[in-house]
Amino acid sequence: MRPSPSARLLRGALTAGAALGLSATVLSSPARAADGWERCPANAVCGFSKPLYQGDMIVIRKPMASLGAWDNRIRSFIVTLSGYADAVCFYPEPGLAPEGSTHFYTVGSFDESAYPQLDRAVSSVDIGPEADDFCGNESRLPFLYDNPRPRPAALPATGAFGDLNHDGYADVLARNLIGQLWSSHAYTSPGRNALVGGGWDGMTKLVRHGDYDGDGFEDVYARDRAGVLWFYPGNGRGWFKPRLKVGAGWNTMRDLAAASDLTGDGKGDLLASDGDGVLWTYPGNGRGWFGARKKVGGGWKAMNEFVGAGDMNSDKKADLVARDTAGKLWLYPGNGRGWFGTRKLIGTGGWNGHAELAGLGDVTGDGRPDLVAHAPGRESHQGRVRLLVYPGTADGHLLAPRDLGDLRSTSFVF
Ligand SMILES: [Ca+2]
Ligand SMILES: [Ca+2]
Ligand SMILES: [Ca+2]
Ligand SMILES: [Ca+2]
Repeated sequence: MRPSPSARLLRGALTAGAALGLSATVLSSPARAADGWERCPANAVCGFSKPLYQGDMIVIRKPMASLGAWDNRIRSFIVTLSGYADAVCFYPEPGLAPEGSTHFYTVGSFDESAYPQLDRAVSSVDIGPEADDFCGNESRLPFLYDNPRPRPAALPATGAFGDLNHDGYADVLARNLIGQLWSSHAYTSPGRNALVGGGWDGMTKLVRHGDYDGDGFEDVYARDRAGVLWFYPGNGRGWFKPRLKVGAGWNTMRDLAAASDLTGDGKGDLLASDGDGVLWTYPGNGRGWFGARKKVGGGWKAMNEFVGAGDMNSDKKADLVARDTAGKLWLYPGNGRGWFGTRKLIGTGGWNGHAELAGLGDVTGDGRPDLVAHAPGRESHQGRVRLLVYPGTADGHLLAPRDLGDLRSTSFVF
């Protein structure tokens, strides 16, 4: 058992008193009424600008990837979180980069602790259950331990997607709990796990499927909480050029799927299902935004996941994979005119066990698009869950999955 917070607090208070006694003659002003650890409110981590809980105070209530004006300023701290969430992990680097991070439960003054290397050297802070479980490892990164296979050269557009850094291998994008977006590439790629940036937790939908503005590089669409849809043009190196506003009002859509060219003009399109279960095709104009939408049909409320998975049945027309609320997986073959032919059952059940499904194109190197699933049902190690790839067959079916990598259960993959 670790010492109770009260025992730790008492020890901290006694040490503080002793230190103040020794240095009383050099204090330039009387101690303020509110100083010491008592200032810290409940259910927080408080950092102080001086040892022994003195000086200015920062109140931290959620993981912070950067500390702003408090960067490299924390000299002591107290934790008033309760229950399982009572841990804090301090990082000497911003972005919760794991190197040198150290784990604490209740209280400490770095200048006199076993961790003087953190004294005025803390640049990001993780709190809560994940800090307890994952402090100091690379747990916030997606990790591909089975390399995607190189794709055949010159795949058609319906197959050549999911490759952000333009190296011929499928890539994974993952957003973690603190809003960081990571890209994960093949072993041979420079910057295998690269931080794209922070602030992506402001987005309520993230979708991608190849190139939408004609420069040959994969792009991303993101919808923010206000319902604005943004276009993030890829730079072909794994991250993005300045974003462009597509339009407002997209909050009426339950789900979005970028799905390549559905209408037959060679330009990538977007599918959107609204709150009434109507599915719409938004024809891409080849510059990143869309022309007048076309109604595909109603009755799509029974579907809780849409994936623009590419041409799954090898007829050179982009298709749609959808999962229904019963956990069945369906292939909707595109007809090249913006809607779909008779659907085919490709997964008989249990697909609701996967938090997310994603189309990254051909992962297995046979030129056929595959399906990637983030699978909380399948624990990996250290509480991480597996990322699986279901290889696609020529006639639109899926083979048994194999492990592609793993990541935190709280991460979103696309
Ligand atoms: Ca790639
Ligand atoms: Ca592009
Ligand atoms: Ca097809
Ligand atoms: Ca494949």
